[in-house]
Amino acid sequence: MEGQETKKVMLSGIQPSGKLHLGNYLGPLQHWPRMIEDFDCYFFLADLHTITVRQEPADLRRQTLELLASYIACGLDPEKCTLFIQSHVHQHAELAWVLNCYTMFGELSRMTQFKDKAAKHAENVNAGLFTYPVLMASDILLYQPDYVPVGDDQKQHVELCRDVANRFNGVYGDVLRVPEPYIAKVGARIRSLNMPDTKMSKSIPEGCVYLLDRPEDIARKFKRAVTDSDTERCVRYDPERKPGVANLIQIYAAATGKTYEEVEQEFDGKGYGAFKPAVGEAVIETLRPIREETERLLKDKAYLESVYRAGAEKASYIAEKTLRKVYKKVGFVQR
Ligand code: ATP
Ligand code: LTN
Repeated sequence: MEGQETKKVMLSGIQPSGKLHLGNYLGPLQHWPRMIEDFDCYFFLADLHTITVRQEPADLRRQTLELLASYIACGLDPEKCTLFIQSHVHQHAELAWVLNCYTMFGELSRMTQFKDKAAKHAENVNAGLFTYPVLMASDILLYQPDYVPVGDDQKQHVELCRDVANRFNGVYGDVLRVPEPYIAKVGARIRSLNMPDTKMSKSIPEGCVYLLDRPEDIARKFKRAVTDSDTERCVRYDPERKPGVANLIQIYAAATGKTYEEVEQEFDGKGYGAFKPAVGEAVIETLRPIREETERLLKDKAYLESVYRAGAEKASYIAEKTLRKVYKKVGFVQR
């Protein structure tokens, strides 16, 4: 128990807004299981965040359980870390209200994800979409983590979270721990197989490889992956001139644990005809055990329920401590 208390704390979450894809896995998710050995980890399903964009209720429920099963299948042992559903811990929404009053309109206007999503969902630019980073800051600050492992695209939100925490601490003293983003180098930004200039994303099905895709579908997607029209047709890491090939090298390296140089050497003189199916094969083998275990867990609803219930209980205990402190500092009468 003593060792437990000195462990650094880590927290992250993914939205259950669609099916998990290779970018989610090779970016943040594949690194998390190693962390549970060394850190006190909280991983949650960010369901509150998903409704900033319209969701089909039945799909959202199914996707949330699917994501929980995939977390466990990827190696997040619920005995060794805290897995929970965001909406089960009411303190997230409560702290978000307080922090809304310590976040500036201008800061939120600068968030690139807001600008992108507002353009993409022009018919529904709701206030939640705008204040989303404040809820994200609350998700983080409630647990006082040292590190927040995320993909490259979330760095700006973690930085905003740090600014808000510093602003709050500046007024009330050392209340909130200011966390560091933790971005793994390999897999930080996986791109669409069809459009290597855009990131692989749940909301863009083209060129997206899902974690639960069948092997034959994965193989087909990689065979059709865009490479380049470069006449030398060699497997060389050059993201500027050969973004499609660089993306495939990144995927192969992340799936096999090899360096970019090792990948280049392995396919030296072999061309894309050999390279693309090999990347597909490596991904199929990486994802196979995860898919099988996710499917098995999804049949055991009672087990999943026991995991998210225990997780919410543990998470609420910590979250409540921080929320009480914040309420007291801002001057709310204690109940
Ligand atoms: P959306 O299409 O709704 O924007 P998404 O596919 O980007 O969703 P998120 O739920 O926003 O997925 O991301 C979950 C986590 O996966 C985040 O930490 C994010 O940084 C990471 N991530 C998402 N896409 C990629 C990618 N292509 N490469 C690496 N990491 C990614
Ligand atoms: N915004 C993130 C998901 C997310 C998150 C968080 C990640 C919500 N709250 C707290 C880390 C910490 C996303 O869209 N990927």
